[in-house]
This record gives sequence, C-alpha cells and structure tokens, in this order.
Amino acid sequence: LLLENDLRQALPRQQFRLVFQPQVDARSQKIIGAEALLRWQHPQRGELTPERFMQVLEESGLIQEVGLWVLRNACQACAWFLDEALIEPDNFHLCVNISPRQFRHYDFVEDVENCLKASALPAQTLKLEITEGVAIRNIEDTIHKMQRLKRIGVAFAMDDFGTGYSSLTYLKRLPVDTLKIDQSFIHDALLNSNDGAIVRAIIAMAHSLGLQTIAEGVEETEQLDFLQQEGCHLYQGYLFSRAIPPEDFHALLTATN
Ligand code: G
Ligand code: G
Ligand code: MN
Ligand code: NA
Repeated sequence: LLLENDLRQALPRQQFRLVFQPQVDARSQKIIGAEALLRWQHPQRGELTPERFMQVLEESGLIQEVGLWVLRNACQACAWFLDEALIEPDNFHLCVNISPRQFRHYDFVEDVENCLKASALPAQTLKLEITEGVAIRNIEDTIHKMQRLKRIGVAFAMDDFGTGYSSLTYLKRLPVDTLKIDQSFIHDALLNSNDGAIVRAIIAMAHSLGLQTIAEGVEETEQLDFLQQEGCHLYQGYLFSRAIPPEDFHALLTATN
C-alpha cells in the first residue's frame, strides 16, 4: 500500500525515466534495436527496477497511465535517433514491454496508433514485447488486437520465452515475429546441458516456424559463440551494453553505427 501511494505520485513528480538496452546483430556487431526499460527514482529508496513495482502497477490499474507514458516517451526518443539519421526505419526496432493488463485495455490499439502519430515514428520501427500472460484470459481478443497492429506494420516479440506458463498453443496461434529466449536459459547454457539443449531446441523451433530469435542476458563471448553456432543472430546483454539513458544511446549510435 505504501508503494502504491508513492507510485501514484511518481508520474506527476516526474520520477520515471527510460533507459535503452541495445540489441545487436552478432555478426556485424551493429545495433539493430533497443529495448526500452522503465526506472523509478524513488525519493527515499533510490532507483527501483520494475521487478519491485510492476505488480503494484498492474494490480492498482496505474499501469494504464504509466504504460502509455512509457510508449509515448520511448517512441519520442526513437524518433529523435531517426531524425538524426542514426538509424534507419527498416533496419531498427524499438522494443517496448507491454503488460497484460495494458494490452487488454479496450483502447490499447488506439493508444499505440496515437503514440506513433504524435512522435512521427514509422509503425514498422515499433516492436511490442508481450508475454503469454496477455492471452490467458481471451486469446481471440488478443489475436484480433495483434492483427490490427500488425496490419499497420507493428511487430511483436514473445518475451521471457520458456518461462512462466509457456504453452506452445500460444506460440501456434499468436502472430508473433520474434522469440526472446529468456536469460535464465542463456545464463547456464554452457554449464548445464539441459539449458543448452533447451536453447538449441528453441532456436531450431523458431527457425521452423519462421520466427526470429533474440537471446537475452548474454554476458560472455562463449555464450555468444554458442548462440551464433546454433543460428541465433541477435543478442542483448551486458557483453555488449547495459541499458543506458537516451543521450548515451544517441552517443553509442553515433560512435558505432
Ligand atoms: O531492466 P530490467 O530490470 O528493467 O526489467 C525487469 C523486468 O521488467 C523485465 O522483465 C521487463 O520486461 C520489465 N519491464 C521493464 N520496463 C517495463 C515497462 O515499461 N513495462 C512493462 N510492462 N514491463 C517492463
Ligand atoms: O523484458 P525483461 O525481462 O526481459 O528485461 C530484461 C531484463 O534483463 C532487465 O532487467 C535488464 O536489466 C536485464 N538484463 C539485461 N541484460 C542482462 C545481462 O546481460 N545479464 C543480466 N543478469 N541481466 C540483464
Ligand atoms: Mn522485455
Ligand atoms: Na525478457
């Protein structure tokens, strides 16, 4: 309850900020995307990551407002990179996490369209990261909303793939473009033969389904070598960069791309 009261103040008091983690093409080492991640500068507790408050945002319904703020600000930052010709609209994806409750809101499709319009970001530059959780209540409605957004060019990634209530039914029915292999599997891929086998199987399955894969939490070159060998060409993790403020991302793009 304490946290919820503080969270109500967070938007008006401008305590949220976004950081961006690069997504990298393993071969060219070019940055081909970014995941926007929310941070909360709490006046007493310091900077908090979403694990600490996402559940409260969801349960209180505050996620509606905050999620919209995230989408709007992420699109604006990305439009800035585009304006400065640091990225190309067809060669870069801005990835934004969408929580189940946010996705289920009846205005969600319009909200996305409005954010794109307001920022002048091309729809094909936006990729929404969802989890299977969005579809648990109403898969038909989920598919319908995804199709409406896909029609205008927005792409989808299945986040945290392999964890939670993963069901291949969702994978079969939801029109996603990308699988994000959960970092828990990447972490032990070289240490635990089960994890290695699971990563290999996810990549192979994604290939068969015509889906792109991106590995999360890549920290070591050995992990990257393994992933490349198995055919996963995109990665995100501390090996390349942690999540950084938009100004730093701008500088990184200027220096590398
Ligand atoms: O950087 P990291 O600690 O930020 O993120 C922790 C978790 O919080 C990740 O699983 C990520 O998907 C989620 N997350 C980060 N930012 C957002 C956001 O803006 N919206 C939602 N719904 N989830 C987010
Ligand atoms: O969307 P989501 O769960 O998957 O967000 C990614 C989370 O993983 C964020 O909390 C981010 O800070 C964290 N993260 C990103 N790269 C690495 C990494 O290389 N190692 C570890 N341990 N965590 C990472
Ligand atoms: Mn994510
Ligand atoms: Na994830």
